[in-house]
Amino acid sequence: MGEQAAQGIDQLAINTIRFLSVDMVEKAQSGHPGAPLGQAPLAYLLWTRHMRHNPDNPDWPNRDRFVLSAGHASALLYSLLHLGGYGLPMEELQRFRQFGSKTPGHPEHELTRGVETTTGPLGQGLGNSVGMAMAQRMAAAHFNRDGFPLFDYRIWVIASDGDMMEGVTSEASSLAGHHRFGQLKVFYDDNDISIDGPTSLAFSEDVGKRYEAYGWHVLRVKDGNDLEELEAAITAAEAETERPTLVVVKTIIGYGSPEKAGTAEAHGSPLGGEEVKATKRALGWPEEPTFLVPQEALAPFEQARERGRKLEAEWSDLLKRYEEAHPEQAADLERRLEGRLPDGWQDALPAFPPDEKGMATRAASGKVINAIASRLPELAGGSADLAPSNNTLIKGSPDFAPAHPDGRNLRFGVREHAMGSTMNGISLSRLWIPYGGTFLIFSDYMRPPIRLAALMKLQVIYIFTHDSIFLGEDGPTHQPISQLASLRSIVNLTVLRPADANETTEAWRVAVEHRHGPTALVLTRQNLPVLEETVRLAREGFAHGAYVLHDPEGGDPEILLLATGSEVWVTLAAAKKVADEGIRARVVSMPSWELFDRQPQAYRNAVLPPSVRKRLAVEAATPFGWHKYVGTEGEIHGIERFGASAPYKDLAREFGYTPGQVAERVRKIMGKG
Ligand SMILES: Cc1ncc(C[n+]2csc(CCOP(=O)(O)OP(=O)(O)O)c2C)c(N)n1
Repeated sequence: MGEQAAQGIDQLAINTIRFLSVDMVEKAQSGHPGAPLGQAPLAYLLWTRHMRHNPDNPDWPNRDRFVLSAGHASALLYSLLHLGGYGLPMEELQRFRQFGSKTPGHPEHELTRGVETTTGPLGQGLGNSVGMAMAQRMAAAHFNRDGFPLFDYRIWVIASDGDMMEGVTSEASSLAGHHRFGQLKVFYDDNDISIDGPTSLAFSEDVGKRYEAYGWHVLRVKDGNDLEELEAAITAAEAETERPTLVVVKTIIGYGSPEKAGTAEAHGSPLGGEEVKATKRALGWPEEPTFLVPQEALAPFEQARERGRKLEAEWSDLLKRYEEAHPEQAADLERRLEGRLPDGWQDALPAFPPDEKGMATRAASGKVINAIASRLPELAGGSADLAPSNNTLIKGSPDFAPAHPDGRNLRFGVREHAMGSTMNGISLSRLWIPYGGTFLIFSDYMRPPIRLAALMKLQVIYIFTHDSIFLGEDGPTHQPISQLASLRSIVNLTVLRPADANETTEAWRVAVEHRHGPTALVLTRQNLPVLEETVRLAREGFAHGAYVLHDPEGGDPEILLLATGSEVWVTLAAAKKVADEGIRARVVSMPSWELFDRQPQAYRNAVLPPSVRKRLAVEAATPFGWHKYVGTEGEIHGIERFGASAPYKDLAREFGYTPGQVAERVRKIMGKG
């Protein structure tokens, strides 16, 4: 093929991407045409010439990842998936943004083949991509051997102005620069336009310089329609393996639209019938039919697909030879890819004898991590600069660092948001189970990625310590009141608040076994007694989310006391106090609403008999949500104010969480106060 003809095909293919996207938005009368029009040349070159991917198998473990961080440009991605051979049929493009389609408003991982991560909340995709780079390096360190580069995939990202403005991007990019993630290649669609108008309304820094300061390799493309210039930048990005690369690409939003190019009007609404026609005319495209895919435009995609098949076949050969040369590692890899945990990993879970002095559940969690770490090589995690407080360190393992890519201790720095977002990227590899710790109060700082982990059903484990006012002297700025309720309100997130060390062991068992969704462990700073009851009952009871920890003697219970975490021993002591006065109270330890809600009705009724209407829930947090379990006649011993700075034993007294005060409340409910 002559160069001119090839160029002709490139333009044809690029315009095919453009107008499929435009027609999708127009048909749906909803969506974002501007970014696809501007980004199409870049995306085309990446997808057809550079990315090592095989559309026949989007699960190929060493495929290059593509992340459209600017998720609102989803029409672009759907066009690429359609043309690229990912099995996204034309009918789906024509059902863009409709109920039940594979082409929702923003790309959703697992719903649509080839979508690597769910994007749309700006900044998250870029954060995920840093986690993908982290997972790649960890996988390379763990599995690659001389002559066996099993994991050397790259991560290609398109990010927009909005991505660059969001704080999570700064956190994650700073982390990526620090770690020198050379496999990460980000293209910044620098079109100077966002929703409100020109970005200059609110954004004037030199993004390239910012990234240079982060330690990135920064390139600039003056004209995002100039294929040669783009090609040179992509090639240079490919050649750089020591640092992450940012390519600042100047593009024109809504390129080709006579009236709307370069304006915010092109961003998020259909161009309009007449303007679509004018745009097609301007770029030499037929007005009709819509959703036009000229046969010749498919050729570059078909060639890329052929190359991808070959690349994967070569990789499979490599894997076969690896299986012979390194059978143990190969078996470990195969197990992880199949989503299986190591046999017998649970045998390492520790049991704790009853102990009145006890230990903080955060300390118990640290012991569990260290007990299971050697049996569970895929476990890797850290904390947002609170490792000694969150007890997240795996003893004996180095810190993950450029010189120690095998380190399982991840130092996220004081970057909760990026920690959440990168953990999602790590989890997407399916090779690692990431965990990350911070104080429960700062779960607010990472709520967006928690929600996305839940939406994507990713296994991520959060270690939230200092879980109540009983963290003490740090005071109300650090004392969570509403965070438990707010985490419980996130669909698909399993929240576990263990009552003591043995329940903490069980919490970890649940968290590790829960492969399709995130789990939050909510743990204390202060010591809690190790209860004799949990020694006997937690193993069986905990996984049900709620279980009877104590039943009264001398007849059926007349009141149900529901408690979680640090309030369980207090409630138990209160129940024992009032027993002497003839009040028959059942104590239910309720570490997880979500697990309990999944139990059959018969189990739920057995634990919370509907006939017992006198109920009291005891939790040092907002009462919000507890009515579901205590009913309209029940009461909640909660906190409806911010906390206070004081030693925790004083706070227990001031806020009414001593056994005597809880007993008093029980007496009142029973009319014996
Ligand atoms: C966290 C978050 N905040 C707000 C939005 C809504 N939103 C979607 S796109 C966008 C900005 C658009 O500007 P840009 O990123 O430059 O995209 P372009 O206009 O180039 O398509 C905003 C604010 C979002 N998707 N995510």
